[in-house]
Amino acid sequence: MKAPIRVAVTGAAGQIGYSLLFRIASGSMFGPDQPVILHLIEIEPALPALGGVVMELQDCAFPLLKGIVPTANLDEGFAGVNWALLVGSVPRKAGMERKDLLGINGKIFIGQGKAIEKNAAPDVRVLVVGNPCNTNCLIAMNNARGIPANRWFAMTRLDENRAKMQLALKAGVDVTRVSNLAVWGNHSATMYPDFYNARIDGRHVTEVIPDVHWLQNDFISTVQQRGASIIKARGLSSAASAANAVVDTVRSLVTPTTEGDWYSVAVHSEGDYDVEKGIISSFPIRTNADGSWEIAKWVPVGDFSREKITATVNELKEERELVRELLG
Ligand code: NAX
Repeated sequence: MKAPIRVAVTGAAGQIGYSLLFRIASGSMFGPDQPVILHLIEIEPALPALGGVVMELQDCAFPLLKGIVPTANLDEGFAGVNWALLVGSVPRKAGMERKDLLGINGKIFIGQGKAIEKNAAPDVRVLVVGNPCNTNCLIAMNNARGIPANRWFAMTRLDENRAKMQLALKAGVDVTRVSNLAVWGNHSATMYPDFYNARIDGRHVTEVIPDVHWLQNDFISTVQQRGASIIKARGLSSAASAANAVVDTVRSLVTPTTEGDWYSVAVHSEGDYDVEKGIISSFPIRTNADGSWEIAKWVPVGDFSREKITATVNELKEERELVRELLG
């Protein structure tokens, strides 16, 4: 039996937590032979609710779940963790400006970044889900400079999955036949799902779906507005699909990517594709056989894509300016 992996999840008593924890404990994230210990981090007022989640986890009698650490203490919560999934954050309330939200959540991610640097395992990797996830990730990373920049990620996989399914529905094919779907930039309504480089059965999407007007307009706006559509329909934001995207992201990061394909996750930009160095931006990413990742380097970017990427990267630069004093 392998040694257990320690996985911290913040906001563990929230909506996404409730869908995510059971997937991790069942083996969906790290595979059927990898035991896990869950570190469940919440704020004090949510600890009673978290106690209920712990009882339910126990009641599943998961063979792979070797321990549960429920806590509001960040030092305890991040002690020895190999993965930190930062889901918890404060939702935007009516009347709140983006700057206010960035400021409130920014402070949370300063504390979590410092606590991860101080307590986590030397191989820790961090995936930020709580919004605004790219900039929260930037803040945590800058407050934990002892951890290499290539271990920090922010989630855009839900956008990728949404985009793939919309293309599959339009083309009338199974979603498994859609590949190479890169989401660029920010996880926000400006993100760009790059249909020009996506493939259906290995063919360019524009060959299979010749309606470029639909691709450039309806497709992009459907994906960009999907989160809002779900809130409108459900009265709550996406949770099960978000949790599923967390599982997909981590699996993709720990599994070598199929030759020629890529997936989407936001990483620290080193200036590739003329994306401003230092921001956390989504790119087409590949995981190598040795477990390292790289930005896929051969992806052509035409005028339409360049304009879209510039817009979403500009938004990330604006967000960075709004939180500059939080970057340590
Ligand atoms: P919930 O409000 O249901 O749960 C959030 C939980 O976080 C609560 O239990 C709260 O007590 C906890 N929390 C707040 N501050 C905390 C702190 N400082 N430390 C630890 N826990 C803390 O939200 P949920 O629906 O689970 O969504 C969580 C986050 O994911 C939100 O920021 C949301 O916007 C974001 N999302 C990100 C997505 C992405 O693709 N990157 C998609 C889904 C989701 O919208």
